[in-house]
Amino acid sequence: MANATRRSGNYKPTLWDDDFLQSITSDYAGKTYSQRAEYLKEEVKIILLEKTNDILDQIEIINILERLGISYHFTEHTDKILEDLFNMVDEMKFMDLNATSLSFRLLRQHGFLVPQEVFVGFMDEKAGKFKNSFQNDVKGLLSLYEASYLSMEGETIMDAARDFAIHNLKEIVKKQENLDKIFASEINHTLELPLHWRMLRLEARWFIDVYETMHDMNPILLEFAKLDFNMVQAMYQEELKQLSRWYTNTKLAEKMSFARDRLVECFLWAIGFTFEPRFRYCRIMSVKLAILITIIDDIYDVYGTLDELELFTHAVDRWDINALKQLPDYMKICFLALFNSMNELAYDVLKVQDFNSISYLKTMWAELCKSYLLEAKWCSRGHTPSLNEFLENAIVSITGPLILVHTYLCITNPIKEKALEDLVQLPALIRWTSLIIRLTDDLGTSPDEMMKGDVAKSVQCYMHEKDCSEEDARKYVNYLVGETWKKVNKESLMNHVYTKDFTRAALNFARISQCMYQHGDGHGVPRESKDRIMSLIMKPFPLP
Ligand code: 0FV
Ligand code: MN
Ligand code: MN
Ligand code: MN
Ligand code: MN
Repeated sequence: MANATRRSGNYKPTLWDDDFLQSITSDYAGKTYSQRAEYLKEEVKIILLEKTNDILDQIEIINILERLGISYHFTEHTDKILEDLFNMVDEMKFMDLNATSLSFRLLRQHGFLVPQEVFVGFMDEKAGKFKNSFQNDVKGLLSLYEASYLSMEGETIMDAARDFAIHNLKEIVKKQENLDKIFASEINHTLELPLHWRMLRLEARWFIDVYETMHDMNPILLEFAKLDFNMVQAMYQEELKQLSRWYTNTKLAEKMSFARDRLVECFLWAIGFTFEPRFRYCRIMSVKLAILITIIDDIYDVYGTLDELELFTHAVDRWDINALKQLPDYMKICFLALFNSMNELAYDVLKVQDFNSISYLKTMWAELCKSYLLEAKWCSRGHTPSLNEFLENAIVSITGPLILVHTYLCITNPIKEKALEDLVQLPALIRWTSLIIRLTDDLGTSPDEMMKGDVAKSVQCYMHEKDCSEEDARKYVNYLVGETWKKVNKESLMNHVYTKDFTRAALNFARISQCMYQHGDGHGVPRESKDRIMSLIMKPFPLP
């Protein structure tokens, strides 16, 4: 085996080494600004609850708070307002297009099942289309467009809403002349990816800049948003330093020099799942998990021989430390790192909750390795499965099921045996979010993967099955992403088995994936994510 011909991923080195990460400092760490932040937070509460009497004005403020990334401080109050709004759902048809659309979106985003019929008043009933009198209502169209992404399968009014909004927004941008500059940039931004699909932190970073230029901007909201962003960023930096010490200490990057070395990119994923300060533990553990996944994926896709992969899969399936002796040296360190990390999480859970989670973690890892092995076998035989056959396996190999079970263990107290038993069966919420991650990953990474000789991915399987061009296959995969979001929406609205935190983390997983692969391979190619990492993790907003 020593002279097996091995492929190399030829991955670029990381842009962020330990020396650099340890040298980061922030003025916003510690307690220097906490008094100012507390003061501003109280002021924002007063604006929301005391200075605003009309519920529609309150809804506008909630929208701004969400878009600025600070609504998590006020959920107790905003939940109550949204509940009041839901109680007046019958009046929603009589509001203007912006108010109805905004209410619809916010309510659905928060789990209230508003019917699509609130939009019938804006339509020509006979033609089944939105009335042309709204075609120049830029604000209304933007809101309608964002609302339409909260739809479920079969909601034809919402499909009509989306077509109508997209068509008219494009027309408006084309005409340009007297279009407000802020509207123009908002329209271009959202036509690229709608709000509902965007990674929350990055979107907040973008919107704070936009908000600053708005004529009705409130300086209190703006200052609180910037300060809070900077303070949260300083926490991320501390977490990253801690993780970098751990990572350096494992020597994984050094020993696995054939694999991707992507600590900070993994941290970006972790901020994507759960960005709020209270999820610190989940972020730390998710980064460790993502690093292991990235390396092990490269072992299966690039470096390992089929015989070695069989051994590794078997070792994980046995979850037995004695299996170590049969593994080649490079796999030993990886297996032990995996074994230790999972045991660390299980130990933490056991310590706090007296709950033994090892068997669930083991099952998810064993399933993942089996799905990796199947892909490696397909690849070595040159087999191209049908799209469905590929996807059935690929929603596991994209690691969504493993990561979500892991997330459940990290953020849930008390953990419920029944919920875990359900999660390992891949219920709809997990299947559909994993499918989005798989499809977006394939869109972003398969061009390079094909050059490296990897297994056929969704795009190639569809081309093979339908005998069509790559362009058509990519179009179809993009279409599937949109349809799958409708299924995810339905689960998040109709399925009340999971906690809100968990459902949100699952949706956020799909969002960060859309972001990572928006312009290519943001996980594997360091320059793709550089600007995002700089603006989210490294650079604070300047404050007076
Ligand atoms: C994707 O790589 C990859 F490594 C992922 C998605 C793991 C990173 C971490 C999280 C998802 C948190 P690649 O495109 O090589 O994956 P496939 O499955 O296509 O080989
Ligand atoms: Mn891979
Ligand atoms: Mn793979
Ligand atoms: Mn890929
Ligand atoms: Mn392969």
